[in-house]
Amino acid sequence: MSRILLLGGTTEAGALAQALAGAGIAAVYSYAGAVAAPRSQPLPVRVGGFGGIAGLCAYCRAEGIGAIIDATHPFAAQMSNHAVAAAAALGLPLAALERPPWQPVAGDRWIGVASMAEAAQHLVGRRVFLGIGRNELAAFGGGDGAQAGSGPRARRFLLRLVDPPQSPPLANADWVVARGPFTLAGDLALLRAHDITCIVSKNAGGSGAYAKIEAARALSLPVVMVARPQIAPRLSFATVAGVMGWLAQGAALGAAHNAGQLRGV
Ligand code: 3Y8
Ligand code: NAP
Repeated sequence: MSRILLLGGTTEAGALAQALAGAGIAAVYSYAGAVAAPRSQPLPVRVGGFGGIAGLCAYCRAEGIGAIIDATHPFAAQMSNHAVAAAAALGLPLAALERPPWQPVAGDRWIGVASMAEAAQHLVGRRVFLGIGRNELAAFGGGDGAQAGSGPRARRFLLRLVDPPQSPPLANADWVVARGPFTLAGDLALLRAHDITCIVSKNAGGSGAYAKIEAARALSLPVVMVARPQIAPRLSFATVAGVMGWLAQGAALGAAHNAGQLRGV
């Protein structure tokens, strides 16, 4: 009996796991192993990388995977691109559960940039909240953009990390250890307590990381918004219902989808 491989790590992946378990569909939920204690799921869970595209193909063959659903974060581009390549190599149906990007609304002061490196060149003021986790801090570690260095004129950063760091992850930085989803009240208090003048955010979409965007709007703070990386073309749905409907049509039809003969919604 074939199983679904659900590439997870997001709020939406958790909702899809609930739907799959509720429908009695055999599936395995996959985490990268990026944090010490990932949230439990109502499906069997595997943790850790596969070992590149070849490792992912070998895993799918060994585990009798009949379809892949990519519900990873929109910035998990390498995993998503590996899933596209493995599905093509194995002729497996693949669909993504992808939340729409956030769009600015009245009162938002967004500065749109294409990368973290570009974000570092558009910081505003001396106290910057980097709401981007710990893995992309290099861009802020030095050079003019970050205005690193010591002294009263040096820019100061506030980080938010899922796990306590082993060593300071960035010069001139304070940090809080917290796991989302976050709240407007909590993020308003955080930004006020640290006299934040500017926020850097990935355009993650979804609800779990949006509180800081709403808080910035309420405080009329600029948000340096980093656009999503490019991902290879694949069938994509914006809702759990869309993915469940695709599965109900059967994996064979899913393969037709992947061949571009049918479009998801
Ligand atoms: C390991 C698994 C759920 C999923 C919850 C969502 C919401 C809360 C908001 C800020 C932004 C950030 C970060 C964030 C959010 C959700 C979601 C989301 C952003 C967990 C989780 C894993 C990760 C990995 C982690 C990254 C980091 C990014 C923190 C679980 C909690 C900044 C993304 O220390 C590390 O190595 C952390 C790495 C990738 C980005 C980075 O580069 O640091 N997420 N986050 C997944 C795995 O092992 O496969 O424990 O639930 C999941 C969630 N984090 O079911 O409730 O759906 O997006 N995660 C960003 O958006 O910029 C925080 O602070 O305002
Ligand atoms: P990434 O850069 O796209 O992937 C790097 C490598 O990590 C992949 O090649 C793969 O290793 C492994 N990997 C990633 N996601 C995996 C998964 N779900 N299951 C098994 N292996 C996985 O990924 P990332 O941006 O570091 O994200 C890691 C995890 O955190 C993902 O589950 C993602 O959904 C979650 N997350 C990321 C962000 C973010 O901001 N990037 C935000 C929230 C949650 P191999 O090559 O060895 O197979």
